[in-house]
Amino acid sequence: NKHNSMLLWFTGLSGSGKSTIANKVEQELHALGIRTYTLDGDNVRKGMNKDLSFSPEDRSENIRRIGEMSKLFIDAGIVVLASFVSPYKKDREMVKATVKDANFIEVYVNTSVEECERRDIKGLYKKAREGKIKNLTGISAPYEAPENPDIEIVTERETIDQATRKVIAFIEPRLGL
Ligand code: GGZ
Repeated sequence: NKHNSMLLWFTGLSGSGKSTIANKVEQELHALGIRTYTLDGDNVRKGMNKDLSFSPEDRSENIRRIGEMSKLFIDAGIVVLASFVSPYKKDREMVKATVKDANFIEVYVNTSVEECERRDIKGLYKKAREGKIKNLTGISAPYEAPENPDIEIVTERETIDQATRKVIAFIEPRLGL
């Protein structure tokens, strides 16, 4: 299956649902015969970027390296699904420029901090409230929401399946399907 490679960039708070949606989109792409690769905290922050913290400088460096990695995958003809908090607008813009604007699709997984804290899947929000984590995005570190995302998903109103279909519908014309 010949298709255009691209970078699907999922941004949002911890616990917003980025990885859940990205994984479902990836399953759909596989069913369509499209080659993909997922980049997320689990395979990047534990490996190539394990030297980086959650300071503003290190978050920027984290995103910069991920942008460069994504570029290599795109060169290899692969659709990249990247799920990172990526709280700074300038860093997301840098990634977009790195991979060339046309290859970059920004997916804003918009879940309120109240909802993320209610879910608190990893217990990070509780730790932040107790002062055990100093710079948790949304609580004690900033999140600069995208102003013009290609796709916005409000997880408090849309199901995972609806969100997945929205992403697939948006990229379908670019996949040559
Ligand atoms: C934000 C943190 C923090 C702090 C640990 N702030 O839900 P998760 O657990 O799996 O996703 C979060 C992940 C964020 O890493 P990123 O590389 O996406 O962040 S950034 O783009 O800002 O560089 C969360 C966990 O790591 N985590 N401490 N202080 N998220």
